[in-house]
Amino acid sequence: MAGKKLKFRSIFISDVHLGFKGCQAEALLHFLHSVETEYLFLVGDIVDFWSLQRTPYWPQLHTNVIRSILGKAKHNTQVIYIPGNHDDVMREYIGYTFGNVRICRDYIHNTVEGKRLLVTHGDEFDLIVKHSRFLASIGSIAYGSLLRLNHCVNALRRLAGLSYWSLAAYIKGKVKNAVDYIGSYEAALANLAAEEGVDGVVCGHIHHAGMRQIGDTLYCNDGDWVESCSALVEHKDGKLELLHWVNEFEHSTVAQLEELIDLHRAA
Ligand SMILES: [Mn+2]
Repeated sequence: MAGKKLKFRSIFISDVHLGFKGCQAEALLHFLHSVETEYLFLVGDIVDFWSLQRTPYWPQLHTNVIRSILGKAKHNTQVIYIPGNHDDVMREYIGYTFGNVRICRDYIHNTVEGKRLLVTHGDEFDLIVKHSRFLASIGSIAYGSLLRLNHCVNALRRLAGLSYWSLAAYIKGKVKNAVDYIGSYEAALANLAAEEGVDGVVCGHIHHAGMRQIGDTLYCNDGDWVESCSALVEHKDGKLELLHWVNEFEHSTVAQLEELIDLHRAA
């Protein structure tokens, strides 16, 4: 997108899962082309090496996402890459900088308002992943089937003129265990931030975007680009906001987007 762009101080995205069929690379590219930012945080699971090991899959759009990120890194964006569990091979390179992309275990970001935010993927707090990689990979195969079903449901919804709807997100919201799980994950991350003496935490991993105060800690989860197409942004004045790119944003012009963001901020 040439010309006018949405300008932010920081953007946090995670759980992109490049190399996995469920990755919504087109929406992400549209987002990346629509924004300018001083800091871009890649908060883990950017490339899905687990899925690539099972099924080689790499369309051109996935290369384009990487090109777009490297293009920003080459110009005026500081790109910080915090590997997650699906791209844990990149954890071997913590401390290195490749093509202006810094690889860090985690990171403390200071917002313009002076808030200190701990940025981390968050998989250490997922007990299933921590204790059994085997169980977790069975889980991700089942998750793959659910996402394929989700694509069929949404193809039908498009034919019927309905907007995008996430089946996986719906099921997660309905299943009590999942709700309990999300709640305890959020509490664990907020606890970590409190222990570290920072004001908040930014994480991903559970594919469930959210921003809320837990005790004295601000919990932010930037969501994912498999189901919800969401990003956490820090505006130039330091205000934090969760953006959901699918539905209202995807096919809008930048002027319309600015209006929508103003509306969100007013609400
Ligand atoms: Mn993860």
